[in-house]
Amino acid sequence: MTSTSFPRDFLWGAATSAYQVEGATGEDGRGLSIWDAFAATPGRTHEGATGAIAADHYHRMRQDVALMADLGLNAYRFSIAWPRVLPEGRGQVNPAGLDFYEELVDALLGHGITPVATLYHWDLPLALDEQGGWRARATAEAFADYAEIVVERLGDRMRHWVTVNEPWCSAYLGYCEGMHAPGIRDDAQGAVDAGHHLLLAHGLAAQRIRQVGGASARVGAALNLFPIFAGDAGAATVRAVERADRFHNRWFLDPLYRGRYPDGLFAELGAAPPPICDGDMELISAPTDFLGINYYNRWVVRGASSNGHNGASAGMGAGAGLEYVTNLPRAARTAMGWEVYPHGLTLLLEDLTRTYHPPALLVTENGAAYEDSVTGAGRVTDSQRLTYLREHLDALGRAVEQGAPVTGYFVWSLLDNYEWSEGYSKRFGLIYVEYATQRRIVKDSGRWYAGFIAAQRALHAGATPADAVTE
Ligand code: IFM
Repeated sequence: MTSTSFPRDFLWGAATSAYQVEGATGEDGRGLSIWDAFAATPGRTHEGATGAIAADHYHRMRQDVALMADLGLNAYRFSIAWPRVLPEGRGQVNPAGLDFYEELVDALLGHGITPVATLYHWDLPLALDEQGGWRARATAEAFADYAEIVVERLGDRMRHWVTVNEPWCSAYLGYCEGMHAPGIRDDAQGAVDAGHHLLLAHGLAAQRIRQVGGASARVGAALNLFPIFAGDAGAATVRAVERADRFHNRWFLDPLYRGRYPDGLFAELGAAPPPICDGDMELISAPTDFLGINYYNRWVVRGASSNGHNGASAGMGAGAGLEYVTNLPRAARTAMGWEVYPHGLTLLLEDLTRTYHPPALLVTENGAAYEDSVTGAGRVTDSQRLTYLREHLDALGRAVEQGAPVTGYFVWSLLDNYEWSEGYSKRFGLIYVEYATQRRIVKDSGRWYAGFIAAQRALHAGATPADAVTE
């Protein structure tokens, strides 16, 4: 491990999001979100699971912050539930909602943990969905007002703001594939329009955050990004690689960093360009302080006309000309079915640095679901996750050595939690949650990560690596 390559003030954290951990969805004035409605619709989530209780973090917040401190985290990425702050999405503020996040931030600061708040992690107020959701431009404007309200309250004590999390998922999975709220299927135009309004929401909110939060505010969006590999050497595959890159990466990266959408994207999605007003692209591409990267896996693709039928279709509409190769020999997979490919993190960070020159990169999510269980001795011996983290941290170190300006890394997730349409069937946590009792058990991977962080600290404090053994 190239431990010395990480800067002294590097953020070592873990991440969660509001709907996935908080529970208490009907308490203290919180309004409904699109996920409350989606999860309550029969057939939408695994075993009909909802986030109504989740990891009960709303009630156990102090205990959870104490656990973070025990692990030695110096940063925590959480999300703020828009419907807790503004139950109708705009208008009347719910003071109890803001109080909760203020208490959380103060608890973190009390333990020396840097708060990193995501303003939108998929829980759109249901009232706004009823007015068009992300397909409506007004939702982006409402988001900017909400951002301003939050930063007015918390901006005197924290400075890291992630505007939107994985807008690709909100747009595409929410409006075209239908596996995420609001669960609309086959509306490619809706997905394209939603994508634009999510980007606009980012741009408008970033502007407000700077106005209200002042010069010390640090703002960026978090994207789920994938290195794309060719499954064979055919000409159709070369085109498929470019197409997959546009679809998965450049749809959001190019507007943010180049002020334009990639040529061909909308036609490939089977849609017209979104309604872009004067000034939108300038707002969207205004400089940010960091790019958040959520990295889980790579995609290997090939042209649909290549031999064989062992890939999954791209889900990009008829005749997309793109197949995902899913039968890679010797590929290790997580419980999500995602290939474990640590080198992809190095490649992605290097490529982003070279291509888009972001001033800083934050790995806002990286982690793995595995089938965890508690031993008779009360331990969770999750050796696969431990190995996953070790290998990805090695990969991160290599990118930093090559000059990628990475300033922080957040494991997804701090706690086992509600994995959206997968319900509680997938466990990503460093900390096991026994849902029947809400007992928390730090997994072996959590202990290992704590040791890794302690070793980093010791190195910077001048100790020799021998004093700082991680395992
Ligand atoms: O749980 C999600 C998270 O909400 C967004 N990024 C991917 C994670 C794992 O699927």
